Order: sequence, then C-alpha cells, then structure tokens
Amino acid sequence: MASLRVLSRSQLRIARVGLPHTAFRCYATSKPQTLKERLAELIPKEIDNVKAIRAEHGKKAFGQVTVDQVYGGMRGLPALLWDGSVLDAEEGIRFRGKTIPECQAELPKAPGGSEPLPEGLFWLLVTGEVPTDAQVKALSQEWAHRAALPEFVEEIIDRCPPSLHPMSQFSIAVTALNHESAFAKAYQEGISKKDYWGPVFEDCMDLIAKLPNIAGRIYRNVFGSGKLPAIDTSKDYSYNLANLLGFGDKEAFVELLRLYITIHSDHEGGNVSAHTGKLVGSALSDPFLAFGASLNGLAGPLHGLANQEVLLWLMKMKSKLGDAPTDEAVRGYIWDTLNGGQVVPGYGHAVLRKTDPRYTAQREFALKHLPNDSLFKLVGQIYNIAPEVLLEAGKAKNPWPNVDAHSGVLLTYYGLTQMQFYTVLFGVSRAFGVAAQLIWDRALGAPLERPKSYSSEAIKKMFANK
Ligand code: CMX
Repeated sequence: MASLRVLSRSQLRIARVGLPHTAFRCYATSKPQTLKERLAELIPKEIDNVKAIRAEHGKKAFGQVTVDQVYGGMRGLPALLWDGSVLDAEEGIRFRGKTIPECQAELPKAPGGSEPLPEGLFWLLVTGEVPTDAQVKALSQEWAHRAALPEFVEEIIDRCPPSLHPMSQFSIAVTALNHESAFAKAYQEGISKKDYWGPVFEDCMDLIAKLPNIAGRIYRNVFGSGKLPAIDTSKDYSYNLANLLGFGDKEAFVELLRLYITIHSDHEGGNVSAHTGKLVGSALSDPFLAFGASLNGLAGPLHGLANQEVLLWLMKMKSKLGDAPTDEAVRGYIWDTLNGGQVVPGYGHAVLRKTDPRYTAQREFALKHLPNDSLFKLVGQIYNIAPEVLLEAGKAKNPWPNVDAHSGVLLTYYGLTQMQFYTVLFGVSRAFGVAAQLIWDRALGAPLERPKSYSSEAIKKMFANK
C-alpha cells in the first residue's frame, strides 16, 4: 500500500474503477501503459468471452423478423455486435456504459478545461476503461506525431475545385490514405488472421491522427483563409484541429470541439456511418477504405449532413421572419416545411424517442458560453414549438430534437459560419467510433457481412396461405 501514497488523483481514479493488477503496476514506472499494450491484454479475454457466449446462447433466437422490418429499413432488427456504445430509445447514448454527463465528469480534461478530451473517449471506447491523465497525454502526443499527410494526399486535396462539397473532398482524401495502409500491406505479405488487429490498430491511429490536417486543408482551400499552421506536438487533438481551422486562439471554441468530438463519436453500431464502416471493413478493406465509405454515408441529409441543413433552414427562417419571430410565425414556418414535403432538419430519430442527450449537452454548453446569442434563442424557441407541430402532423415517431439541431449554432457563434463544413467536423468525430469498431472486429475475427435479401414476389409466395 505504500505506493498508493505517490499516486496522482487520476491514477487513484483508475485504482477505484478497478483495473487488473497488471495495469495498476505500470504506475510504478514513469511511462504509462499504451493503448496498444492494454488492448493486447484485453483481446484474448474478450475472445474467450465471445466463445463462451456463443457456446451457451449461440442457437437461441432474439425473436421474430417481420415483413415490415424487411421493407422498413431494418428498424429494430437485432443484427450487429458492438460493445463500444449502446443507444437506449428513452435515455440516449452510453459510451461503454457511461452517459454523456458521466463522461464529462470522469474523462480527463485539458489543464483548466472542463470538457472531456476526445483522446480519453477513444481510450474508453476501445478498452472500456477510463484512462489516466498521463495515458491521454501520451495519446495526444502520439496522434500529433502521426498527423502529417503524404504529399500526394495534400496535392489531391489542393486539386479539388472549391465548389466540390467538403464532404466529398474529405472522403476522397481519406480513401487515398489507403496507399499507406499497414493492414493492406500486411495482408499482401500473408499476415495470419489472428494478427489482423495489430496493423488495423496502426491504421486507425494514423487515420484519426491525420484527420485534423485533412479537415484544416479542406477548410482553408474552400473558404480561403490562408496557410496551414504546423501541428503542435505539445497540445491536444482538439486544440490542433481548432488551430488548423484558424481558431486556436479561442479557448472556448477548443473546449467546444472537445465536447463536440466526444459526443459525435459513436451512436451504437446500426447508424449509417458506423454500420457502413463495419460492413466495408468486414470485406477486409483497410480502415481508410472503410472509413471513406462511412463518410459517404454521413454526407447524406438524413444523417450527418443534417447539421448543415439545420443551419440553412434557420438562416432561411431568419431572413423570412426576421431576428425575433413570434411563436406563431415559427409555427407557420415549420408547417410550411412539412407541407412542402420536406423534413424538419434536426428533429426525429430512427431509434431515439426523447430529446437527444447530445442536444442537451450542447444546449448546456450554450447556456454557459452564449446564453444571449439570438440564434441560440431561436433554437430554444423552435424546441418549444417543433415537437408539438410534428406530433400534430402525426408522422414522425420521434418529434424531439437530435444532435444536429444544435451543433451549427455553436460553431456559428465562434465564427465558423461555413455550414457546408459542419459535417466534416462530425466526420472527424465519427472516426473515433468507427476506428474502435474496426479494431475490435478484426481482433474478434468478425466475418464478412452477408445478410439475406428477398424479392417482393418471394415474400408474397412465402406468406400466400398464412
Ligand atoms: N420532419 C418531417 N417528417 C419526419 C421527420 C422530421 N423531422 N422525422 C420523421 N419524419 C417522417 C419520416 O420522413 C417518415 O415519413 P414517411 O412515412 O412519409 O416516409 C415518417 O415520419 C416516419 O419516420 P420515423 O419512423 O419517425 O423516422 P425514420 O426512422 O424513418 O427516420 C430520420 C429518422 C432521422 C431520418 C428522420 O427523423 C428525419 O428525416 N429527420 C430529419 C433529418 C435529421 O435530422 N437527420 C439527422 C439524424 C441524426 C443523425 O444521424 O445525424
């Protein structure tokens, strides 16, 4: 017990959450255990765990699959495995069992900061454990050292016309990183299946590390805001991303990015971007190819592009109704949207049936940092009106706001007004969840995904006399 006296506060926190003795022992040395070292300890245990679950429950059924589910976008179909996060329809997301407020309280923060560092969230997603401050700092440094882009990727981005949507540029650049893939190379050299996770881990670390430089370069090329600064290896990921975008001197914006990346990272396995990454990865496409595909899904207006659509919709509302519209005018504008056959962006969800806690976390950030902002007030006013209208219209199963209803307003407040860029930031964050899944899928030997499809004719015949 004598060694306990020299533990820092964060080390004591880890001691409380009960890491195995091996993890605890590393505090005696000056170098913290790395994420890869910890994973190497966890993987064999999880392989045994999965084997035991399958041996005991493998032939049991979840329940029925209805014809409506086949026609209806597979809502609620139990078909995927992912331990990183679980979405409850009423409560919202939990990352490895922790709610957003719990992550905000427990994950390490930057000195003087109050939002969680996304580095810690990644560690949590991958291991299920809260890292120490030292482990998070080491991850910041490792990503900073891996951040440089190959010259040809810089050239590809520079050759994109500024009129090409930033998400398309993002996807092209990420896909091109496959040129450097450690996994693709190892596969060509005949790596054994049981070792796949090692080079996939390396690719995932490179992928996450390089995203700030990709995003920063696209932002500056498209919106013409000058030369990119160098990555600062002494700073955290979110600072570097903010700095590359030209906002490094705004501490509150850096804090916003820390929160933003944390809450957008993962939303269980079935959403379009997460599932696409998993699906493409199951073909043993490397993490750059898999995440490039995720980005193409995230770029759809019913998914990640909704944050751009919300801002466009708000701006149109403001230009039509003025800065401080009456509730009646806002209600009329929402009805016009619905009557025009369009969706109310930022509202509704395929799984959630209550206000998204990611919306709430951003609202709390706004209450703290920009309580009097007129756009924030408009978002709050819409929150009081849109659910009622959506309920009255009677179609949407969930009339409450999702994550995208709020994010653009915060970014706009700090001067990041170019809404076509918003989904790129969502994409930077979503890489954390997709990467964590890809690592575990390869570690657990997840097979090629191949569900069965049916023709309408076959369905008619199948149930003709039933
Ligand atoms: N405005 C208008 N109509 C809506 C609606 C909304 N916000 N949300 C759902 N509906 C409609 C659907 O379009 C559907 O209409 P049809 O029967 O004519 O096809 C009906 O209500 C039933 O849909 P649902 O079961 O409630 O919702 P889905 O699971 O099919 O779709 C979602 C979920 C998110 C695509 C939908 O709510 C929507 O389009 N929202 C607006 C776009 C948005 O904010 N997307 C971001 C989601 C979060 C993210 O992934 O980033």
